[in-house]
Amino acid sequence: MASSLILHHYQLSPFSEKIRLMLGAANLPWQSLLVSPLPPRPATDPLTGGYRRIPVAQFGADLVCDSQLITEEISQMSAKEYLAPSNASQEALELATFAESTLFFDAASLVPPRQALTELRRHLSLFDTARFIWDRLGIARETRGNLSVAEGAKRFRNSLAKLDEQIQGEFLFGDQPGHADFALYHPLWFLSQVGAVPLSPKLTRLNAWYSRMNQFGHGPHSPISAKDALAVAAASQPRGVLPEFRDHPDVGHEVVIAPTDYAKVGTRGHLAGVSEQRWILRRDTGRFGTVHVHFPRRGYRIRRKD
Ligand SMILES: N[C@@H](CCC(=O)N[C@@H](CS)C(=O)NCC(=O)O)C(=O)O
Repeated sequence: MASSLILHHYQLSPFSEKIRLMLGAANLPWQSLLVSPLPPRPATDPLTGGYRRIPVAQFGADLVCDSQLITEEISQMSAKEYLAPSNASQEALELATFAESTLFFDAASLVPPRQALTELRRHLSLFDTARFIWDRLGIARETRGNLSVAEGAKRFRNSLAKLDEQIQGEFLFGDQPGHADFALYHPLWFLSQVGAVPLSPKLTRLNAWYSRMNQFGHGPHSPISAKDALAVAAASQPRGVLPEFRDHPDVGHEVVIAPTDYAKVGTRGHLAGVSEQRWILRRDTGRFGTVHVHFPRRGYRIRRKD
């Protein structure tokens, strides 16, 4: 029987909200493992072995990193192929990339500092709030360059005005929600829900689209503890790797895989398989047995270590 999905996530995480909402749209049951907004994450780190971003989806002893690959899994599990990035048009992919980079960082910079602090203090101790701010300042320097908040705000307003004109139907590219809809939703969710900055009422189509998306909710889910999630990994074997995925010169070799954009911490292991979309890394964790960690190829680099 296929292992059910355990989502390693935290409440304030926009990329996790993208996945939670997609699980709602797909109506798939899932288990919720709430983790810290910043490392160390005792139930995630031993399994992923370095990768430090959230969300991560766990299926037994398989860890799927990055929301773009998690959406592929959700699409397959729910047989709703229109949710997957691999089925999106070039135009939809470009919009999703824009929404999750430029628009996302502009939206994050518009959250009023006082509000950000209040939200953080609701979830974290004073010490961890300070650690979080210090940690994310480092990531902000990696991603934003020298753009001022005012310039970012102007660019954000212009982007939303353009998007408002673009929406003609129920969803961005037709009558069904796709990858781009979820990619656009989460920066706007972050600014309105976490930042308490509502969308301008003048953006009538965008507001209607946002409410439509919001209605998907998070689907049926129940909590799972860190101890139980680790026990699930320890009691499971990684999924088999298709023979055609093993037909790559680096398979069997020791490699490090890391994101190319930010939070570029690498994960070391032996390459177990390669498909058009993903790398599969085998890691022997000791306590929790062998796991496979899956990374998308887009936005990640791989280096041989032997
Ligand atoms: N491309 C990744 C981005 C994930 C991401 O940036 N997650 C945030 C939290 S919403 C994060 O982990 N930030 C930096 C960090 O903790 O290292 C994805 O789609 O999953």
